Amino acid sequence: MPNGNQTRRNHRPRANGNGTASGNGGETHQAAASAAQTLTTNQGIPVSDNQNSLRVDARGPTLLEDFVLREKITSFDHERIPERVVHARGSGAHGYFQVYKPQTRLTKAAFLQDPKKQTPVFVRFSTVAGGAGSVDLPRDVRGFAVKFYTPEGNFDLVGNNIPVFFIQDAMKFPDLVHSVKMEPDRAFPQNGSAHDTFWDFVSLTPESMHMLMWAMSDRAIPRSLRMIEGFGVNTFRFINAQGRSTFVKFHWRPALGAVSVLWDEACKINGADQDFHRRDLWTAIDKGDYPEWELSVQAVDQARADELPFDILDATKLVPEEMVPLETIGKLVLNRNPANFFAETEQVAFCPANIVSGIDFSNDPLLQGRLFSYLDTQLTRLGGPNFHELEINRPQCPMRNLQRDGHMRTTVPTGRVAYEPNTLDPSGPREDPRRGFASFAADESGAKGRVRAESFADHYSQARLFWRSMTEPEQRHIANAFAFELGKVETVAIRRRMLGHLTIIDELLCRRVEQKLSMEGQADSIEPARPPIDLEPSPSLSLVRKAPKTLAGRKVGVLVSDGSDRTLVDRVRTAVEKEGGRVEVVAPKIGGAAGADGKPIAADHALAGAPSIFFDALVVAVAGEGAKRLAAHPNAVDWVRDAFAHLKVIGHVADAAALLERAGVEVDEGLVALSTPKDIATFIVAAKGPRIWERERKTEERVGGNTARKGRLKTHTPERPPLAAR
Ligand code: HDE
Repeated sequence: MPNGNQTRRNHRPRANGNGTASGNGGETHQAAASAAQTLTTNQGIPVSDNQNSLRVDARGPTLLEDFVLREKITSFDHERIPERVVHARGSGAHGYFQVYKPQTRLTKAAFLQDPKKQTPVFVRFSTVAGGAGSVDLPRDVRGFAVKFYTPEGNFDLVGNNIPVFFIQDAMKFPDLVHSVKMEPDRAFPQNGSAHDTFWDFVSLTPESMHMLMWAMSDRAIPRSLRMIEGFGVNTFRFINAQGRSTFVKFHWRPALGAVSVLWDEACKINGADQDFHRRDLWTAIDKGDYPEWELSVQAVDQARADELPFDILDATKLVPEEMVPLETIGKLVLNRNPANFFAETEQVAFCPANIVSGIDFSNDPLLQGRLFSYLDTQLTRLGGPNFHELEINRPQCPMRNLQRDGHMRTTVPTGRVAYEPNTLDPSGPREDPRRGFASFAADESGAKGRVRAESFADHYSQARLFWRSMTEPEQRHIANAFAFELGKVETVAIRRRMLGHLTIIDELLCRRVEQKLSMEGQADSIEPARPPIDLEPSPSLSLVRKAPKTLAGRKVGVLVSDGSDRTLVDRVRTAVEKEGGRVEVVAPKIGGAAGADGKPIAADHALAGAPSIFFDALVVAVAGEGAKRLAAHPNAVDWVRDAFAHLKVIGHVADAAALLERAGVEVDEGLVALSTPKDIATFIVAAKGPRIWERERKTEERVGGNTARKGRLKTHTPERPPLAAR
């Protein structure tokens, strides 16, 4: 019998001439051009063939001795680490923070003193309820976690885009999260609060009422991660060099303004691009449109805190800006995408307990529980106690101590001394009473007990404050969101209980939701622990009221066909870019369209892959035969119909009339005819403005107060002549 050496055959791939070669079975081989490019195993052994496992014969069994295959598959098998229990879906970016002027009066924190210094940061935005692969636009809170690599250690500001929370005591967090996550028997819904267990729990938890108002508002469906506000939620302390403590609430305000989408838009975006937010953040940074936020604090001393009509330690309450104004202290700029999602965005470990000298905790019972949870969860998620050695978590200042060993320790401490005090290593690390972190010496005393403070008992006044501070469209969306979510709740008793809470918050809100559910008069009667008081409305809580008039960071979609006017497209692009926005051209095919002058118009998207929900404002620039064809094209009709229903500004050329007509578009201030070049300026002014809220109000009226129901939108009012005839 011949031995292996005698029967060895040469399976060298045949060169294809384009840098690749074909193997025996036609598989592609790309060979290293230099020793430096050579693919190796984890042991550094060069790999000769990365396409075929080792087998006895071309069609024979694979050999167990194939250490190249075994190592590759083993590594692959263990690629996933446990996802975060909450906030599993996230997107991150690097950047810097810069203070505007020294904050010496309030805090001795080193990174808040020198306006010339930039502090590196890593930021991770997230949704809360869904898994790591879930969609970007469920109705949900967004996490806004910032790691500051300060010269005196890492400070993590682990906040949300909503300034209050569902619960007052960390004891309730597992219950809250279990209720909102997918139900354990059926494993759905995967990301969303519109189901029985969530509403069952919160309707039995009156302290969640204020947060529910926020969660049902448009804040929970942001247009972009670049356009969300952020809040520290819990109250912290600033400590200055004299040891004086001031309570602070942290606020992030986006330079682009805080903007949201409509619910119908959110649902459709999730279908069309489930990475909508992640893609938007990545692309903006990639193109050099660096998102920015300003950091402000609301600072109150103990005496002022004692005067407030609610407890500063209660995370279900905010401090209205009108009561304690925001002091802007610096800016955050995100200017670098992660080089590797796993290494950075996935492995980053935030912890509210990571604070630096000059910052300290309050007794907020929610915060106190968080101080334990985050480090604890990393032990499982990142596999042991040494995750601080990962590059993304490592402080960017000197770090030395005598902790040792443990899973995956990568630093190699030398010498025989791993204890202190010692005489054997006089240069080893020692405590530093001068620079070392010293906790604020709060005076604490009292009886030990499991008890909720009475000052936490008012669960409705701020919920009412929020509702009464909203504009008409915002109130409409909140009522619709409650109706939508409760409409998905199968257990009628839960709906009734929730309606009972809504009555206490505001009679009108409850009537509107009842009517949308056809449950008039069915609200439970609920006795509040403390009857609500009427607080002065806080206009700054309304997104619509403070929306900036701008196209910065926004996208305008231009729909073209063969025969479109190329100059018009160019003029729109120039005008939009001048305002800091971007234009993307949508054509029936990705190859673009032939302009009226015979020259090609390049497309960024094919119509089928770029519904109008991707854009903030639209131009329908279709022309001639192409326009006629598109008027009969369902994608084109949807494009325009959705844009209209989503209250967007639509610019259009005369040839678009048939398509607009088909889509049920009606004339209003958001419809801008582009007949002459100067009409582009009119379009820009309109596109910079708010959505056309009046359109929504009219629609609501027509469909009997229920915009949540689809398919009842009339195409045009009979009393108006069709567009084409005007
Ligand atoms: Fe968190 N939270 N949380 N949370 N949280 C986590 O930590 C927890 C709370 C927030 O991008 C976990 O590393 C408890 C409020 C953000 O990596 C976990 C309580 C606020 C992120 C945890 C709260 C937040 C988390 C899961 C009630 C707004 C994502 C994985 C006492 C101020 C950070 C992890 C990132 C993540 C616990 C409440 C914000 C389980 C026990 C309030 C932005 O440790």
